[in-house]
Amino acid sequence: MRSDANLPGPGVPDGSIRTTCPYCGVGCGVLATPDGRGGAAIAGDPAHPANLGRLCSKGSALAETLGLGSRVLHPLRRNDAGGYDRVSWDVALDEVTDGLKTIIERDGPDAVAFYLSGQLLTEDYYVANKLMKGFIGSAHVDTNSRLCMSSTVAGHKRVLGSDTVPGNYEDLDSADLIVLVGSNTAWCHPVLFRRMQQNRAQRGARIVVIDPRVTATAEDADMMLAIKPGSDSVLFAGLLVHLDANGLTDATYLARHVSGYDEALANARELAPTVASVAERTGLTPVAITSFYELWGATPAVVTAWSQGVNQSAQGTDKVAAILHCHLATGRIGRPGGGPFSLTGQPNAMGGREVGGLANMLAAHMGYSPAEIDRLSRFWQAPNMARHEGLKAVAMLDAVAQQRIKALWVMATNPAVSLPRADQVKAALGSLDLFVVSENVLSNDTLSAKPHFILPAAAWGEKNGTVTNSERRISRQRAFLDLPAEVKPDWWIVCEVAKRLGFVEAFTYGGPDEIYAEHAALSAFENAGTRDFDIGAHAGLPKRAYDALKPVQWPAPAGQPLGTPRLFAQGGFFTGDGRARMVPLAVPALASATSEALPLLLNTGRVRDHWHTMTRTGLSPRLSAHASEPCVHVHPTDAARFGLIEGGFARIANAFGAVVLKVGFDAGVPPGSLFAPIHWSAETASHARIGAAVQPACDPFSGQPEMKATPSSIAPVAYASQGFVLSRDGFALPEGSWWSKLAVEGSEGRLFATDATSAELMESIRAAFGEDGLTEMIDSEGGVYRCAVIRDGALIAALFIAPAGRAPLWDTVKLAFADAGAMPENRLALLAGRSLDGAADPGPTVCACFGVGLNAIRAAFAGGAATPEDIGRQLRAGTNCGSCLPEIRRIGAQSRSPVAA
Ligand SMILES: Nc1nc2c(c(=O)[nH]1)N[C@H]1C(S)=C(S)[C@@H](COP(=O)(O)OP(=O)(O)OC[C@H]3O[C@@H](n4cnc5c(=O)[nH]c(N)nc54)[C@H](O)[C@@H]3O)O[C@H]1N2
Ligand SMILES: Nc1nc2c(c(=O)[nH]1)N[C@H]1C(S)=C(S)[C@@H](COP(=O)(O)OP(=O)(O)OC[C@H]3O[C@@H](n4cnc5c(=O)[nH]c(N)nc54)[C@H](O)[C@@H]3O)O[C@H]1N2
Ligand code: SF4
Ligand SMILES: [Mo]
Repeated sequence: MRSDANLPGPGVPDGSIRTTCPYCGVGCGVLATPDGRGGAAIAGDPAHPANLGRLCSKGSALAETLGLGSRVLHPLRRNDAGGYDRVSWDVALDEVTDGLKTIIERDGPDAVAFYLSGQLLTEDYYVANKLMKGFIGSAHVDTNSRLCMSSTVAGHKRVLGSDTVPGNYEDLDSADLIVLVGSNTAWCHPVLFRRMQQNRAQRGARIVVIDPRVTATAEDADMMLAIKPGSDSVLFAGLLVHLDANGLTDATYLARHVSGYDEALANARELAPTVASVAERTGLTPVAITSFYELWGATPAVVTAWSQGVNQSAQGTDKVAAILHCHLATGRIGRPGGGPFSLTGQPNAMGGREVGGLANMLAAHMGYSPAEIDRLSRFWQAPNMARHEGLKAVAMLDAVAQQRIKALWVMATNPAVSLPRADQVKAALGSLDLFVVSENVLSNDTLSAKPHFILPAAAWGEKNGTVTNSERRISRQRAFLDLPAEVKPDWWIVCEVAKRLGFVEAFTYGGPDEIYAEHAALSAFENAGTRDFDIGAHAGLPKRAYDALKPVQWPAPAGQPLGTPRLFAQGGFFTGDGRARMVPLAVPALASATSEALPLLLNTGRVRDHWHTMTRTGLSPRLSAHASEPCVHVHPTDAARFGLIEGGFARIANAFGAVVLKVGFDAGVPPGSLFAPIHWSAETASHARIGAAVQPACDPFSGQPEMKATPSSIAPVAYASQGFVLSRDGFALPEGSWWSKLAVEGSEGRLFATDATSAELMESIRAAFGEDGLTEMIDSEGGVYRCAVIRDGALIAALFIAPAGRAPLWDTVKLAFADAGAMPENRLALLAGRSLDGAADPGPTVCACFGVGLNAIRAAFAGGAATPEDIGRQLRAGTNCGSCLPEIRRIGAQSRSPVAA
């Protein structure tokens, strides 16, 4: 099955395959060396321009996610009892096709929809979009990129005329100033953050972070602007006013390449007439604002990069426009070291945009003008072109709930977790006449809405195709493992249904190479420089060349196979007249305001070592050790105000739903707001699916929901006791308990809190494991119960419980599971929570790569280490991917402060 030629080169181990990391939009090159047993050794590809050999903690742990234990391996059909039967591919494909046909004939093409993902490969995405928009004739194709990049797409198109990222990663190496707006780069684009930090260390570049909350990124920055949520467009409108007032604009660039400047400036003067007014709107001090403006104004080589703090806003498109305006006004665009830079989230968010995966786009960056529809229909020979924009994600799910959409096919996304108002979404999915999911895993929250068909799709390592990263660089993802069992690539599944719908000729491809060659030909079709996305150099690319394709930045028109590093320094916008268009911005406002009943703004985002809904990173003990529980971060003054205890629990609620999370105090979270992670689902925790409590209000241009500011309430939740359970075979806690699950070496772990008594827990332990090999330690008066089940010298299960507020630590017990050889002669030592070989308790993991815990790092600082470099030399912590360096620096600072000493 493995069809790709390996590409030997410097630093490439024998037998290794060059591929690309399946996580974030940095798009790091990976060298995978299969071990012949279904696994592989993973290393960074030194020849890939995105990472030059580096990987972050998530990339480095990819080998831990390759197992087949959680995978769906056969087509499954729901039966009348609500269970699933294995069926052949022929049966599954025939019945999916018949279901679609019946609904299309009865209710018309607009009753069917696809919901896709930036984690599909370009080739998968291309055929799905072609089938729906060209052959079925519905425009209802949308993607999780709606929740991710759509405000940037809309902002780019409004102002630049096309969805083009002008610069590239080298600019991050050569910029003198890097402004990160709404981006926790240190955790979410770690390899780029390392490049920025290297620039800072070697060239003295300065880094400014604009984020309401003090993130790991902010801790390593030169300036932190803790902006009021939602007010970024005012800050940048004020910058435009400052640039103009101080003669810092580039009059020549404006005159030649930009229209609308006067109107945009007048509008900026209304929104942000004075620094004082900006201060009032943004909550920043006039001094901080002025020094930021002066720094930006005085530094020609400035990159302003942004991510979800900008995109996921009710005025995300305006925020993007406000940033673009400042770069256009100074001509700082497409120049080495300078430009506006959208950091894309998913590995192929860009590829999805290229093929028209968004409901308001057609393929190859075309829109729905009659000429474009006509062009596409001629190129595809498409019988049923969609003629108007389709429904965007949130509206699409509304239409499902209202049964206007009756058939939905979800591929490579987990909407029952990640869409706002997730409870309603899950209920809506359950009401479909035909619900199909193409998945890698056998179980997730979307699958628990019971699709009629679950189609087993190829996963990373098995998939073959291309992805495009944040800097427009197209890279190959290459398979290095055989397809297991009956698993098939997503493109194949779509094409088989398309053929059964009668579109045999248009969907017969020999492989992803032929799809890519067609996609490239389309990008060049009647283009002649009118559309940004042109990879005509790859039109009709033969398979050998496709397999050998080196990373290249589009546009790469015919005759220019080396691609284009930057655009727009000399204008040349794709607007017809070649000019960018500045636009007036609306007065910023959050989608909803707080109130007495909902006094706090719920902000949501990512942790360092998990990816989205954890279907992959959740399998890795290393990655699960860093943020091991779903916590709500709350400022200590709000904690006092609402009676919350650190390490206790809190219920966060609003009209949409509620969650219960562990409470963590965090002085970096501004008073009046909460921060909660997006990663936990009903699979991994009892009450922590945060999407349930996220509002569905959207930006008017992009349709992207405001996922970072939902008015909410918080109240303490008390449980009688807290504990953990580790067991090789899983263990169900009594009904009503709070729990969160995580991968632990050699076991599955659950941290829990419960009102069940220790006697009840003892009962369940006995029921689950029997009394054979059970050792117990009971202090009924103190409410403490600890037990371990040891059989044939192996630890099978351990459960520790103590009264609330005295949660037992589990690090040493985890070690006992990890080391199957070192078995517990000393059961009492284990039950006492003492480590078996006398080594110190490592504490929570800080460095995931080398498994170095907090206690070891503290001890090293106490023992004389002064810098993160010293820690690296002594403990290796921080010397591989560097994702933990901000944390190590903070631990060092704490251990030096007199309070900690
Ligand atoms: N570790 C990890 N990395 C990832 C991912 C992952 O799941 N885990 N996912 C990938 C994906 S798909 C994406 S989209 C990216 C997301 O990458 P980021 O956007 O960097 O991550 P988030 O944590 O979602 O949000 C970024 C920040 O926006 C801030 N913010 C909230 N409201 C505002 C506001 O009004 N203004 C400003 N200026 N800031 C605000 C939040 O406080 C938060 O710190 O990460 C990618 N990388
Ligand atoms: N509250 C809140 N919600 C958010 C966000 C936020 O910041 N706050 N961020 C939003 C953003 S930016 C994003 S990108 C989304 C992400 O949200 P989702 O896309 O829902 O999250 P994932 O866990 O990545 O889901 C991917 C699913 O596809 C499967 N899968 C992976 N690869 C493949 C493949 O090749 N083929 C197939 N068929 N299946 C595959 C995985 O097993 C998994 O179940 O969440 C959004 N939701
Ligand atoms: S930064 Fe990390 S997650 Fe992102 S592509 Fe690189 S290795 Fe993968
Ligand atoms: Mo994303």
